[in-house]
Amino acid sequence: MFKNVIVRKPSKNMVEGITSAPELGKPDYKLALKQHEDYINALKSCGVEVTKLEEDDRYPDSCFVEDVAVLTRKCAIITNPGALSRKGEEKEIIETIKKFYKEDKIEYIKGSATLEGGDVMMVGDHFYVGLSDRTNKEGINQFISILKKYGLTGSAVEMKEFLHLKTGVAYLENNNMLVSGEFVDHPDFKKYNKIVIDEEDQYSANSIWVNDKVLVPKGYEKTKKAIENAGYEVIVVDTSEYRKLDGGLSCLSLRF
Ligand code: CIR
Repeated sequence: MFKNVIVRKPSKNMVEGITSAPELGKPDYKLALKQHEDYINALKSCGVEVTKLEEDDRYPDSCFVEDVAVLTRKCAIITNPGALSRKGEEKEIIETIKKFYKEDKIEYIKGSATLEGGDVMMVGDHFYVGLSDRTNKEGINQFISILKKYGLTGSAVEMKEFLHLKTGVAYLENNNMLVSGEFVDHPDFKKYNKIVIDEEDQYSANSIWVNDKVLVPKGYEKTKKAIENAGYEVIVVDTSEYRKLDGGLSCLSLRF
């Protein structure tokens, strides 16, 4: 179960955030703020305490806090973003993490190693890490060595299609996993009960489990139904403005 969630208010500069889909247009900042509030309320209804950080105008993508840290039951790992414009964002989360973890339980990805939290999927005490454009081999090696120190395990997942690992796969606990695209038949995820997301609904693979409820992006009725049929209560949240920046429900928070 998660007790806490950290989010960061989007900056007005989010309109300059990184995107692979400029054809969707720039986000509407006002609407993005409203959607962020709705997201926070949805999380609160799952029984978590939400810590909301101030906006940071220096980093257009800083509302996507998931990428700058990985928070486990045993330790916190501050990452090292692979995207140039996001380098430094990780420093701005440290003070907040210190409120939840003792200093000797806070670890760091260092040097030329890169890793973004969107590439890390927690399944109990095991962490799958996508080898993506943002997360390199060295990043994964450092990450797995840190996990080992705490009795946790990790493994690299080969991928080429998605921005981050969790752009295309989500663990819903109880052995249930949402999978799409290259992850549908991925050997690493063979043993899970797979809920397959159709190509056209791919964006909804980025749904999140929070204390036995699942937050699903608005507009994906088929995904919603499939998750309900698996026994979960679904909360629909509109993330249209974040989608324009390749961001979704998981990217917008750290859940621990
Ligand atoms: C980026 O490209 O870094 C942001 N525009 C989107 C980050 C999405 N984060 C995530 O999937 N964890």
